[in-house]
Amino acid sequence: MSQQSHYRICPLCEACCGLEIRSEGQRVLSIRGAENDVFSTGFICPKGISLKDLHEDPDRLRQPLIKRAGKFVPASWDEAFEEVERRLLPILREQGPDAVAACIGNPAAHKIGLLAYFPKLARALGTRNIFSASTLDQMPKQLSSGLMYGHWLSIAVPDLPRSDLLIILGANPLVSNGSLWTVPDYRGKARAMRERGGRIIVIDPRKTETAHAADEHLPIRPGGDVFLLLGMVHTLFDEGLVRLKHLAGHVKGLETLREAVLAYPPERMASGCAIPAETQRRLARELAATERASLYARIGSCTQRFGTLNSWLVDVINILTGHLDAIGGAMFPKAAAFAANTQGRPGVGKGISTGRRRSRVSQAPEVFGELPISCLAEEIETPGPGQVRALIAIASNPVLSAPNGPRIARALDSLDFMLSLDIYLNETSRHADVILPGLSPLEELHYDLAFPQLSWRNQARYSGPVFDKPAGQPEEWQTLLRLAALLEGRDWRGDVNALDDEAIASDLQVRMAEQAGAVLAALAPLRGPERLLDLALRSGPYGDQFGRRPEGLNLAKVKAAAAGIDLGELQPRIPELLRTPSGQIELAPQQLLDDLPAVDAALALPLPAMSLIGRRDMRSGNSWMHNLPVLAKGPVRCTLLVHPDDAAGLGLREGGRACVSTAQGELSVEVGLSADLMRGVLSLPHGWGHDLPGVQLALARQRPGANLNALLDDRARDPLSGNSVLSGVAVSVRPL
Ligand SMILES: Nc1nc2c(c(=O)[nH]1)N[C@H]1C(S)=C(S)[C@@H](COP(=O)(O)OP(=O)(O)OC[C@H]3O[C@@H](n4cnc5c(=O)[nH]c(N)nc54)[C@H](O)[C@@H]3O)O[C@H]1N2
Ligand SMILES: Nc1nc2c(c(=O)[nH]1)N[C@H]1C(S)=C(S)[C@@H](COP(=O)(O)OP(=O)(O)OC[C@H]3O[C@@H](n4cnc5c(=O)[nH]c(N)nc54)[C@H](O)[C@@H]3O)O[C@H]1N2
Ligand code: SF4
Ligand SMILES: [Mo]
Repeated sequence: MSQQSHYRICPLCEACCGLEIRSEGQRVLSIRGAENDVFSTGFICPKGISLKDLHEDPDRLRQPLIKRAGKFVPASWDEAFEEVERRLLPILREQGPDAVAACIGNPAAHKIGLLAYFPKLARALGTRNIFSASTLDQMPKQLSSGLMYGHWLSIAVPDLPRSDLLIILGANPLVSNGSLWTVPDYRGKARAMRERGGRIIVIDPRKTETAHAADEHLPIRPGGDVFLLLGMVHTLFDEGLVRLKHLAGHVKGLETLREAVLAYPPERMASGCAIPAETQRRLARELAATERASLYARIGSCTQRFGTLNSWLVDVINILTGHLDAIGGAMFPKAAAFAANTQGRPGVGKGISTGRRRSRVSQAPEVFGELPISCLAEEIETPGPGQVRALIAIASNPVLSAPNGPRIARALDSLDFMLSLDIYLNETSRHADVILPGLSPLEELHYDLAFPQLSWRNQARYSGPVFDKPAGQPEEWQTLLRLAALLEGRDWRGDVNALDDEAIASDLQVRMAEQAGAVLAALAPLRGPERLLDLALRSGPYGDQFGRRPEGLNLAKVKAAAAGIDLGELQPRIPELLRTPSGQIELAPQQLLDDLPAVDAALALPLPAMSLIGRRDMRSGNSWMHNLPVLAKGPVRCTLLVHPDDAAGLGLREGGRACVSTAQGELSVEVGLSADLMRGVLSLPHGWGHDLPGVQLALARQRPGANLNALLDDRARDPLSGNSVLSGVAVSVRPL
C-alpha cells in the first residue's frame, strides 16, 4: 500500500493550524505541522497530534445508540430517526415549540457542517430555548462589540507582528493558543516582537506561562478587572491623554463617557483590583504614549459579573488611545467568507438588539438569539406552560462545562426525551435516549467559518477529508437537515440532497430574488457546506462575484491552493466595517452605562478570603479530550494549585488531597503548590470528572479528575450578556 500525504486544518482549537498528515490505507502514520501553510507555517501542539488517537479511539461512537430499558443498544440510522420521530414529535406537537430546547457546544464552532446547518434545525424547532457555550465564554465581548460597532462578530485582535506594546488581561494564549484571536504560535510571535524591542505585560491572578514569557506580570484580584479598567479610562481623561487620531469623526458619546467615568479615579479603584493607583495610571500612560500598542482581554475578563463592562472598557481604552483599527494596535480582520461585517451596505446598519424574548423562569434576556445556558436546568425543572420537556444537545457537554453540573444532570434525567449529537457516550450524552454520532475529523472537509473573522492575518484555507467516511454514516450537516425535516413533519427518509437543494433555493430567494436561479446554477454541482462556501467566497469581499471579477476567489481556487491563500496583513476597516444605525462607533451605549451603579455596589462588598479561578492545560481541551492517549499521559492535570504560604496556613501539602467547597457542593482534589498564584487565590481546571456512572471513556476514567463546575452557582451571571460567572468564586478549603 502506498503512503499518502494530506493537508488538514486542525479543528481542535481556535489557532486553526495547518497539519500534514501521512497515511497508509486507513491508517494515520504521522501528523506534523504543515510548514507550507500560509498562516500557521508549521506550528502544531500536542492536541494536533492527538487527531490520530481521536480517529482510532475505540470509545468514539461510530453508530447510533438507542436507550432501551436503561441501556444503550446499537441501532441503524433509520431506527434511530424513527425513535426520534416517535418520541420527540408528540412533545413538539402537544406542548409547543418551547417544550423542546436545543443546546450547541464548542466543537460546533469548528465544524462548518454543524455551524452552517444548526440554524435550519433551530428554525424548524421554533423554540425560544436555544442555549450554547457562548454564555460560558465570549458572549460579553460579542455584546459589547455588537453595541459599539453594530455586529456581534466585529471583534478586534492584536496586530502583534507590528506592535510595540501588548497588554494581556485574563488570557493565556501560550497555553490556550489564543481565543477570539486566531494566532498559531503565539510564543514565536511574542518572542519576535520582544526581540525587536516590543513589550508584553500580563495582568492575571496567576503568573501564567504567558506571563513568564512576558516583560511584566501584574497580579489582579479575581473579578477585579472592571475596577482596573475604569481606573485606566479615568486616567486617560484626567491626565489629558485622550487621542482619537484617525477615529475622530467616527466616534459618538465621548462626552457622555467622560462624565460617566468621573466617579472612578484609580485611587478609589485600587482596593477592588488590588492594583495600586499609580500602576493603573502607568498602564494608561504607557498605552497612550506608545505609537503601536493594544490591550487584549479574554476569558478571564468575560466570565465575571462585569464581563460586558470589561469587554466594552477594553475597546474604549484602545479607542481613546488611538489604537483601535490602527496598524500595530487592535485591528479587525476581513474574512473571505461568511463575515456579516463584509455584507450589506458598508458603514451603517441596523445595529443589534437584545431582549427580544426572555427566559421563562429567570426572565433573562435573549442575547444574540439565545438564552443563558445557566438557565437550562431551571427551564427543565420548573413546571408550567412552556416548560422544557425535551432537549437536543449538539456537541455539548454541559454536565461538565456549565455551572452546577450535577443539577443539570438531574434535570436531564427528568426529561421526557433527549437527543445527543455527539461522538462519545459521556457525562451529558449518557442522559440521552438517542445518540447520533458525527464523523472523525479526518473524515470531514474543513473550512473555518468563524475564525478567519478573528485571525492575526487575513487568509482563506480549505482542507478535504483525509479518509473516506464509513459507508452509511452521514455527515453531520445531513443529520441536521434530516432532523429539521422530521421536526417539520416532512419526509426525512428521502434524498438528503433534495432537502439541501430546497433549503438553499429558498435562502437564495430571500437574499437575492431574481438572481437566485442564475446563482444556483453557477453553484451546481456542489452540495452541502461546499456549496454554501462557494457562494460565500464568490460573493465575499475577495470573491469573483460570479465572473464580474474574474481574478477573485472561489472555492475551486481556494481548494487548488496547496496550503491556503494568504490575503495579507490586517488593514484598517473603519468606517467601512461599522453597522451601527448612527454609522459611528458607539462609545457609551446606554445599556452599559446603566450597569455602572452596580460597580459601586460591588466595590463595597467584602473580599473573599479564598477565591477560585480556572486554568487550561496544553494537553487538554475543555471536557472531552481526556480519552486520547497522547494527551492523557504524563502528570495528573486536574490539581488544585495553592500558593505555598496559603498552603502552610491551610495545612495543605504538595501531592496531598484537599476538600474544596462552596454552597453548591464539594470536591476532593489533589493539591499542587505554586508560587505563581496570588495569595488567597486557588486554581483548578474545568472539564474533569469522568467517573460518572454510564460514561464510556475507558482511558479518561482511569484518572477522572473532579468537576470544577460542581462548585459553581448557576445563578451567578452577568445580567447584560447572560454569561456565567466562572472565576473568582469564594470557596472554603481544608486538608483531607
Ligand atoms: N468552570 C469553567 N467552566 C467552563 C470554562 C471555564 O473556563 N471554566 N470554559 C467554558 C468554555 S470557554 C467553553 S467553550 C465551554 C465548552 O463546553 P462545551 O460546549 O460543552 O464543549 P466541550 O466541553 O468541548 O464538549 C464538547 C462535546 O462535543 C463532543 N464532540 C466533540 N467533537 C464532536 C463532533 O465533531 N461532533 C459532535 N457532534 N460532537 C463532538 C464531545 O464529545 C463533547 O461531548 O466550557 C466552558 N466551561
Ligand atoms: N490547551 C487548551 N487550549 C484551549 C482550551 C483548553 O481547554 N485547553 N479551551 C479553548 C477555549 S474553549 C477557549 S474559550 C480558550 C480560552 O483562552 P484563554 O482566554 O487564553 O484561556 P485561559 O487559559 O483560561 O486564560 C484565562 C486566564 O484568565 C485568568 N483569570 C482568571 N480569573 C481572572 C480574573 O478575574 N481577571 C483576570 N484578569 N484574569 C483572570 C486565568 O488565570 C487564566 O490565565 O482556550 C481555548 N484553547
Ligand atoms: S494549537 Fe490548536 S489548532 Fe493548532 S494543533 Fe494545537 S489544537 Fe490544533
Ligand atoms: Mo471557549
